[in-house]
This record gives sequence, C-alpha cells and structure tokens, in this order.
Amino acid sequence: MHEFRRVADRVRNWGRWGDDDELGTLNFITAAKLVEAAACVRAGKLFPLGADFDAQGPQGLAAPFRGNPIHLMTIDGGDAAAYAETVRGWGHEAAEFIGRVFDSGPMRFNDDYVIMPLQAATQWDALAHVYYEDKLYNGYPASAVTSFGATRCSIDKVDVKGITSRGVLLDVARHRGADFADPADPITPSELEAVASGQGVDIRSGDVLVVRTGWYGGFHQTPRNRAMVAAGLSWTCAEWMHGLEVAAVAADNVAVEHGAPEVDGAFLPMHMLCLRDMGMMLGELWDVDALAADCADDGVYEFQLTAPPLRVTGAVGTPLNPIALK
Ligand code: UVW
Repeated sequence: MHEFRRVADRVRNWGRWGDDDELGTLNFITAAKLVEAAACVRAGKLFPLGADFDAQGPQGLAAPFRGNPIHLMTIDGGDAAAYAETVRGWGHEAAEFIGRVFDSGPMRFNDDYVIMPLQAATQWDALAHVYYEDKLYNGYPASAVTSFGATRCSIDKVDVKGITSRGVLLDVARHRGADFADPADPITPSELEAVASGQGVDIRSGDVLVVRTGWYGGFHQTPRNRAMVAAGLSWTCAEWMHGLEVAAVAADNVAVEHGAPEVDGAFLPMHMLCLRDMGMMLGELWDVDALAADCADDGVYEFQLTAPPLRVTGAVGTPLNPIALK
C-alpha cells in the first residue's frame, strides 16, 4: 500500500483544471484534438463496439451484485385482439387508451421497458463510481453521492465532451498470439508500449485507448469461459497513462484492470487511481473484435471514437454503444 500511495500522490490531478472541474482527463480533448480525431476517418468504415444488452450478458458471473438486463414488453401484438375480445370495459385506464387507438384505425404499436444495472454490459464508469477515504475526484466529499444520485462527477456532466476523440486500439491478445490474454499475466506498461510499437501506432495527448484482451470473445466461446477471470491492465498502467495524458481508457473485459489482486489492501487499485485521483473514466465490456480484425487487416490502429454517455441525471455509470470510424 506504501507504493500505491506514492503513485496516487504523483498522478493526482485535483485542481489541475480548476476547483470546480468534473471532467478530469477529458480536458485533454481540445478543439484541435477533435479535428485530429475527424482526420482519422479515411476509409468510410464503421464499427459499433457495444455488446448485446440481454439476458445472456456477463453479469452474475462477472459481478454477483449485478444482474443482466430484463427486457419486458408492455404492449405487444396480442394486445389488439385481447382488447377487442375481453379487456374492453374492464376500466383499465391504459388499456382503454390503447383500445381507443386500436379502434381508431389500422395503426398498431409495440412498447417495452428494460430493467438493468447501468453497469450491465458496455459501459462508462463515471468519476463518481469509485472513491476512497471519503473523497471523490477533485477532492469532492463522498457524501456528494446519495440515494438521490451523484451531485458531483455524475455521468451526465461529461456529455459536453461527446465523448469523442482519436481512439487507439492496443490489441494485446493478438500481440500475445492468443485468443485471449492469460489471466495469470497482467498487462504492463512495457507490454502496451511493445504492442503500440509493433502495430506502428503512437499514443498522443487526449487519445482514448481501447485495449483488446480477448475476454469478450472468450466469454462467448464456451460455457466454461463464461466465468473466466479477466486478464487486464496492471495497476501500474495508471501512472503510465497519466504521463501520456490519455483522456480515457476502455477494454473488452470486465473491469479494464487485472482481475487478480495486485496491491495488498486495495480492491481494484487502478479504479482507485484512475477514477478518484486522476479523474480518468474507464470503459468496460466493449466488444472490439470486429474492429481489431479490421485493424490487423489494414494495419491502421487509429480511428475516430464516438462514445456518448446517456444523460442519466446523477448516475455513476452509463450503458452505451461506442462507434469507431476509420
Ligand atoms: C466494480 O466492480 C466496483 O466496478 P466496475 O464495474 O467498474 O469494474
């Protein structure tokens, strides 16, 4: 824990962008960076990076305190007949309204709900997601997050940044010559540098790094792999990304960082450093296999990444469907 605290002191960005800042390292995404990101679109290729939001998702196994999305139909194709045959006259307000619509002409419609944790599948962690020793990013008190939601560092605050920037894929699984990175072996800064240089891509201030461990593909391969531990970034990558002025980092695994404990007394130490000390958002469970196959094919590992959060007021995370454009 001593070394962790020394690193935390070195990477802490509190006050760097003002005492009221709630954007953290997204401040590295400047107007010039948006122009640079747009210039990465040359071939007219598009890759959605969102996972399926359904009952087959990784929750329950990946995080026992979360469930997979529950999709409920509230109006469906059976309702017109049910209304005509039996429901009319029951006095059910919604059914009477829908019945009047059905009676008025041929137009029919279906409606649905989804009930799920905001962290169920492809997601951004807002800066308010993780805190320690009673402090959030920029020194805001942990009490800023209550059952009413986060009044500081919630996901809706970062909407102003898009989130759009130059994205860089670092395909660690491919670099290791494996379908998915060995969970016994955390991904270190020197390995990420070797991956970038092997791919012929540089990492610049304001970039969003997208790391492929192969976990998401492995999760779908066999039932056994549905429970597999995630290989991920070593906690030491936080300081490496701090030095590079990375704006945000995402991965195709459960937590971006390595699943096995690396620092005594710190559960998810990279979360603690990135979200709370650096103010750097983490993107989890991104499905990057199709993008990675294309990057291996054309040798181009940079793209415009567009990954807008939902503006869920006061939320500490968001589901999303990020898009990579080449
Ligand atoms: C926790 O599991 C606490 O966080 P995440 O979903 O960001 O990995």
